[in-house]
Amino acid sequence: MSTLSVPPVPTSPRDDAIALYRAFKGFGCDTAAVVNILAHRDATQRALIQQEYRVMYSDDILKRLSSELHGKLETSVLLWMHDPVARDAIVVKQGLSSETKNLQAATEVICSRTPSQIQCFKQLYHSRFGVPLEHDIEMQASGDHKKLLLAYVSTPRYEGLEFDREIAAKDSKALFKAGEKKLGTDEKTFIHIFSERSRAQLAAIISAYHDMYGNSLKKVVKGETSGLFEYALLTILSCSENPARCCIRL
Ligand SMILES: [Ca+2]
Repeated sequence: MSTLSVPPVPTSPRDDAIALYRAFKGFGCDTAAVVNILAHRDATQRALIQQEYRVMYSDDILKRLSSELHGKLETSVLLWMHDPVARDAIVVKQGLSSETKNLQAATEVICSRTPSQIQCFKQLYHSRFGVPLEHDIEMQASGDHKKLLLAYVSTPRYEGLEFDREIAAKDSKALFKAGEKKLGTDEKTFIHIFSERSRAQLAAIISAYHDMYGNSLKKVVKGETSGLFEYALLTILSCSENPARCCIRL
């Protein structure tokens, strides 16, 4: 991106819309011009350009961008143009589509969002792509990873800071029995606790587990599970320990 030049004078959304229209015109597309404009505008400016473009040319600039640009460039430009909720929906949809399948990316978004953020992008997902999120998870994911994602996107969780020490101790005991103490692993217990408990409650479980069994829950998850299921559980754990980091979106 070091080759991008900063525009010498502040521009208006109207000028930008006109410049973009010109870049699209004719055979092919002046990709450098498009990137130069959109990379140097913030979310609000881009939203205004989108609006201006619709008014001036009766056309949706997002549709135009996706027909003019291709591959990774198309994806990045479209991601720039969207608000965080739409970006979540797009990233998850791409991750759960056969052609662009990236279950890790989809898992990362799903498991690092709060229940209300999940509600928002779930609604948008359904209305934009015409299919419920759960359907795509059902089709693309498998095994315990699938069960966890399905539970995680449909279970309401408390978003406040209060937690219950007694329940945390009980859950730690259940996780110990299901993991370290057991030959093999009872994944169901992990799915149940990780999808039902709030972030604050999970943070309390992490500390209760350490106090009771002298081991970190993260190590237990790493030892007992693997693959995408492990990745999902670890993402949920790290967002409970460090919720501020998980609030930051793309
Ligand atoms: Ca075990």
